[in-house]
Order: sequence, then C-alpha cells, then structure tokens
Amino acid sequence: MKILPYQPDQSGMAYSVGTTLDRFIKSKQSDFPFASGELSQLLRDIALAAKIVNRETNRAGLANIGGAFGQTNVQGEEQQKLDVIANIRFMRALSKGGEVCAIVSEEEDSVIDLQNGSGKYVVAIDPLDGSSNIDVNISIGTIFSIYRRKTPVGSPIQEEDIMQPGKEQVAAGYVLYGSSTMLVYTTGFGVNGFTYENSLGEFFLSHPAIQAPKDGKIYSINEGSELEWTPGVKNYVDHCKKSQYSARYIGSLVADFHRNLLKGGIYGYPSTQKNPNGKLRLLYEANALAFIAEQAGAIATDGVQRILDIQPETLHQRTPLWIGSEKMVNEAMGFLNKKREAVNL
Ligand code: FDP
Repeated sequence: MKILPYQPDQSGMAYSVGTTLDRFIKSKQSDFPFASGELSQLLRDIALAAKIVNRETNRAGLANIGGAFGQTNVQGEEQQKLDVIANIRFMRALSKGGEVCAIVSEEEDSVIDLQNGSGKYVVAIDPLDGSSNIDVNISIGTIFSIYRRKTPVGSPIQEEDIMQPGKEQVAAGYVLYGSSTMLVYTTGFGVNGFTYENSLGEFFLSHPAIQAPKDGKIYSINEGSELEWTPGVKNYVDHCKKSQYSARYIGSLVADFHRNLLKGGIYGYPSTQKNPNGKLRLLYEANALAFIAEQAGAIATDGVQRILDIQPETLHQRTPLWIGSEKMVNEAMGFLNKKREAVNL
C-alpha cells in the first residue's frame, strides 16, 4: 500500500473558498490565555442568528405579500416587524448557547436575565438597526457588544455587570445586511470582516485586519436637522462643503459606519434641540462601533470625551457620536469647540 502526503491542488481548477468564520474564530482562541472556548462559541451563536436574520431580511418583500407587517397572515398569526423577529432570533441563540447570563436589547425595556448559572458574558445588542430602511430594501444591520460579567458566575446579576463602560468590552461587532451580508468583529486584536456566501451558508474571511484610512473625504450627517444644530456643527458642515467633501448618509448607522471605515470618512449624530443627547444609544450602538473604530485605527467621541470612557448610567442612554477617520474627527472637534483641544486618543 502506497501512502502519500497530501499535496494541495496547484492547477487552479477549483479555487480555494478561503477561511470560514468558524475556523478563524477557532484559530484565534489562543489570543485569550485563559479562554475555555465560551467566547468563541458565543461569537458562533451570534453568527448563526445573523444567518437566520439575513434569510428573514431577504424575504422581507415576500412577507409583505402575505399581509403587511402588523396585520395577520392566512394562519391568523400576527406578522411581526423584522426588528421584533431579529430580537427573537438573537435572544433565542444567546439563551440556548449557555455562555451568556444577561442581555440588554434595544427591543426590551429591562435587562433580560437568562437565569443561566454558568454564563460569564453580558451581551448588549441592537438586533436590527436602521428601522426606517427595513421596508424599503436599503442596508440595515445588527450591532453587538460583549462584556465579561463583574460579579461571580452563578450569582444574581447586578447593576455593575450591566453598566460597564465601553472600554470593558471583550468583543464587539456588527452584521451588515446589504448588497452582500458581512459580519465584522473585534476581540481587541484588530478588526476582521467576513462576507456571507449564500450558497454555502458560511461567512468567509474577506476583509482581514481592517485598517481605517487616517483621513477621508466623506461626511455623513442628517442635514435635515440643520436648523437644530449648534453653531459649531453648522460651521463644521459648511467647512465640509467648502472642502468639497462628499455627503453620504444612508440613515442606517451600520451601513454609514461600514462605508466610512473602509473608505475614510466621518459619521456624526450630534445633540440637537429635539435630541439633546443625540439619538444613538451608548450601550448597544455607540460602544460597539467605537471599539471597532479604535481597533481599526479610527476614533470615536461624543464631542467631549472618548466614547469608550463614558460610564453608563441608564440602560437606554443616548449619546452624541462623532466617529471615523482620525484626522476628520479631530478636525470636526476643532469646530465643535474652538477652546477644546482636538481629541487625542
Ligand atoms: P433607526 O432609528 O432608523 O433604527 O439607531 C438609530 C438609527 O436608526 C441609526 O441607525 C441611524 O443612523 C439613525 O437612527 C438615523 O436617524 P435619523 O433618521 O434621525 O437621521
């Protein structure tokens, strides 16, 4: 019997499909010296829920044929909005996995205690971000933050487990349901992006070690709110126009952030008269994107301090957000408050 060592095919007849998310997560487990695999499993649980939500978002138009959302379908069941469905999917995946003890979700008023005695992690999640874009076939996303609980595993959940500043995140990521579906995440060792291959049902590494451009020419802000801006914001946006930057604003935070992360740009959601603390949520929107931004060499501030340093006080706390290429964010800060130094992170 002849035994030969495996020689990978060099003929080019079958191209390599690349690294799956699963394999990548496994290969990175050694980044955490005392990790027992729970965080890896948790990331896999999130990826599974994301695949299901991806399927649901792709069918959004078809679901409407059977009755508009909010109405009953032929079986007499009430059709749920996609953000509610996404919440159910992520909750289910996170509760079944066993690694998570508590969840903060945009869709839930209170902290959800999974009553899972062995769960080490707390997850904050916006299951489907960009709600105004769901029904009109425009990119939407999921945003998640993962924290290690502070109190002993198995004991009742305490406020200190939940109200952690963003700098305590052990992992964070987002899923973008767009012209292709991508999962981008960090565990504090850089940022990697994975694109979903529908026919294989797998995420493949497509954007390894993402680095945000230090400067850019895109500014993303809802100019419909101009009359409510402070003079500093107005002056900055005037500066963007004079500098012939390009305005790009989808109205789905994940999509706007993702584009600027790859191409270079700034996203701003400042405080306005209508929303004195801005609109975006600290726990499950700003923190995750700020962690990813910093890991990719970009920055994130509320205009006064680094997003990741903010000590949360309430569950659904809002924060102004300026996030993106370092030079652009620092330039914006110069306009927001001439007396204050640009943010140096
Ligand atoms: P939405 O409320 O539509 O779910 O999460 C807040 C958010 O989405 C962000 O995704 C988005 O960037 C922002 O609101 C858009 O808000 P405006 O319509 O006020 O610009």
